[in-house]
Amino acid sequence: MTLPDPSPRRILHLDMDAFFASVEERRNPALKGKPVVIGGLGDPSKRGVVSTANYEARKFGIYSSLPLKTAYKLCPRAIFLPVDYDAYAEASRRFKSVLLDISAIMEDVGIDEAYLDLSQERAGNEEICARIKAGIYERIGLTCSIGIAQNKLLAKIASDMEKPDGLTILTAEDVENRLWPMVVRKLYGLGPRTEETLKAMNIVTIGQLAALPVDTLVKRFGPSYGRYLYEAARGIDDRPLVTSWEPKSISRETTFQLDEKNWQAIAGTIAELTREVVADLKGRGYAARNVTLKIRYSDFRTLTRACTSREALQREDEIRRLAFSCLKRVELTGRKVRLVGVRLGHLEKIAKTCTVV
Ligand code: TTP
Ligand code: MG
Repeated sequence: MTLPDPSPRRILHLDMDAFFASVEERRNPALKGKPVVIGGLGDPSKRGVVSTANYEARKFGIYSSLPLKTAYKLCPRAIFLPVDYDAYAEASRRFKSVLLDISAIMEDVGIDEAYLDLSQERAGNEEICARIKAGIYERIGLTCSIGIAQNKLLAKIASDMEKPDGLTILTAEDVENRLWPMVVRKLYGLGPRTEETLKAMNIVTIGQLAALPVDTLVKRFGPSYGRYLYEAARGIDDRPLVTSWEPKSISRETTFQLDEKNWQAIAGTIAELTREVVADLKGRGYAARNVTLKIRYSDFRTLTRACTSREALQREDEIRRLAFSCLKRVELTGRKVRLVGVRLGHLEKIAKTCTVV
């Protein structure tokens, strides 16, 4: 099978292995070989979910987003640690600086992953990967998994194929042999609802999806997503790397240890979240015109209230005032609150920030 790509690109995707847990193991080698779970306050008797678990803990069925209490039941002898975001952000900056030494065309996807465009590089795949892995190991002592292919879709799938410390190169010929046997969920942008719909059509693997005519997919999923699925199943993806990233919103939320009905405590938490979110806003050099408050009641019913200002705001007191006027529009009597969140949207860049790498 050949792909209709006139100028094949060479895209690398890198994903750190068990990232938060590996940073913790690196600074405390006594953790090595033991099951380690990172999440919330690091106390499994308290509320919170697993951010990540090391490979040792995953053997017990522990994975990201599992409640900490369930993780404890699965492995009581695991070591539970709180999330130390600052330490992981520092490690993240450092591994990305290794990538930027190789090529300036990098897309920063999240705290532990990035794409790199190697199309203009002369060195071979193995040589570049060896340089990246050695550089990251030297600077932060961690391992990562790398995928290389002709586009972002395949490179990301590839980096996940041989974790940990993997290197997988997918060529156009591999689409049939290696992509098609995989379940449809492996495709970027295909979530649980599409998976269910496809299952009802007896489509489980990417190969089965690729066998469907484009008209069938367009009729079922609409012209844009239908066509996307048709192409993705064939390993086609011409999305460019996004090298500068503008945030759409900045948010923080927190779950109370015990469901809360005291207005003072709820308002105090909203004020605290506002303080954090405004610090983040200022740090990134933005101002916001929209403030959204999120409230989840103890029965998990969730509502949002939003306020929009004519002018972009950056001052904490002004943003807090908007958050509180959202709170006034929330019914609290006789109800208990499980979670509150504050989100700043309609962002406008007002100052230049520089990233230290
Ligand atoms: P992942 O790359 O999904 O996971 P990982 O790096 O821990 O493990 P893997 O070797 O399979 O790549 O996510 C990167 C980090 O993001 C992870 O260490 C913790 C954080 N994270 C959360 O906080 N919550 C989540 O639900 C997920 C999936 C990740
Ligand atoms: Mg990872």
